[in-house]
Amino acid sequence: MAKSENSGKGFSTRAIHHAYDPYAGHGALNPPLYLSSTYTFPTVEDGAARFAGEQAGFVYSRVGNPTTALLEERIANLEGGEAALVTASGMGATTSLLWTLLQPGDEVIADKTLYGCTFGFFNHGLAKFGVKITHVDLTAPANLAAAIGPATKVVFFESPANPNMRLVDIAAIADLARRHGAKVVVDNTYCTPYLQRPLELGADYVVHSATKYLGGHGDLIAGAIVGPKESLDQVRFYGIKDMTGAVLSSQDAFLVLRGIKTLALRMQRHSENAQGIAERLVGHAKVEVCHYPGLPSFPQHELAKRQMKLPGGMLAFELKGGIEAGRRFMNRLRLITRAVSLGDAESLAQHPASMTHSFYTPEERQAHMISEGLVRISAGLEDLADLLEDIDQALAGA
Ligand code: 3LM
Repeated sequence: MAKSENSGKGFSTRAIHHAYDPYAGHGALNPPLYLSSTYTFPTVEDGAARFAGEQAGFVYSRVGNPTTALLEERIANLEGGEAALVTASGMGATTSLLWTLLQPGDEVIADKTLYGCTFGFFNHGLAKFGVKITHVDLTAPANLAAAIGPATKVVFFESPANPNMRLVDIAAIADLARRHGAKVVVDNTYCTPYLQRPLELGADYVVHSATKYLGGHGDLIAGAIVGPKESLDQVRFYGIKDMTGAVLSSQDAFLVLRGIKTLALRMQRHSENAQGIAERLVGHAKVEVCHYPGLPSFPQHELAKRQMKLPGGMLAFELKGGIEAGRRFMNRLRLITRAVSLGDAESLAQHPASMTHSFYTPEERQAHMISEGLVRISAGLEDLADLLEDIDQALAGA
């Protein structure tokens, strides 16, 4: 479907067709996978013109490849952004963007709760090079108003946050940050553009671990950045080309393109299954607390309804017996698989304090609201009845 024919089409139609016209080439239903590190120049002058940016065309796959370029067009379209840039991992997306945006002396205000390696990058990577990192509880916009200053160049958060599911009011934070000249970066991995589009709510950039729901099948590592074209050109030509080199392979781009075709269907099923699991957990005698935006007892349930199309596939909970009961529960699971990562067809369970968030010290976890007994579940695409049976038998022995 030609790009011009897209406007007004629904999410899934664009996820399947945007920017690829099978009739323009050999008629192949699927877009070609270009396996080429380099590109030929008809003449030396053409090569020089491409390097100078005076002639359109590919040069070298660290800065662009036709398969990754199609994925970039599709992700930008689904997020409602001007442009996108795909990267070798979710961490490649965040690091390439922030190395490009920041200078020594700048400040980043980040939410209290972040994915463990993002927390590590901020506090051990950026901080080492003279960027100040301030963690603020962004669930209350007033906290940002109190903390933001002239050195604040970036405000960064996840919503829902990994792993404790705290939500951030994207529109309120974006409005405040804009008035202070700071750019807002939202990690939209948990939601995907099907559930939440931060750019439409005023954010400047979205980053993704495309390893998760966008890929959707647990068979690749990938990332994406969405934002203004001019700025993403800087990220491409400095952040990725010269600094991180975190370029996505075209084979993995092909697989993400395939995954995205079923994104809407999968997100609906992930949400249904997570809702069913959360409802089973929330009233259970052995469960202390269950964090899921689709539960009326979730403190930010109203914000979730306003900001997210569906409550999503992720949940976290704590058993009354704390971490020991949590370990017994996880070790008894038979169908739900013990593994980190999320967004796969298989339901996954993990223990954030000893796995995804082990980068935080115990004191940091306490200060950042990541409790030691928390168990995280990524609801997969299996039949809900089978998942509930597994949850029931694991709880019985916990
Ligand atoms: C995880 N998360 O199990 P990659 N942003 C968010 C994420 O959840 C992640 C990234 C970025 C997990 C991975 S932990 C060893 C496994 C919200 C990854 C980073 O670089 O593509 O892994 O994305 O929570």
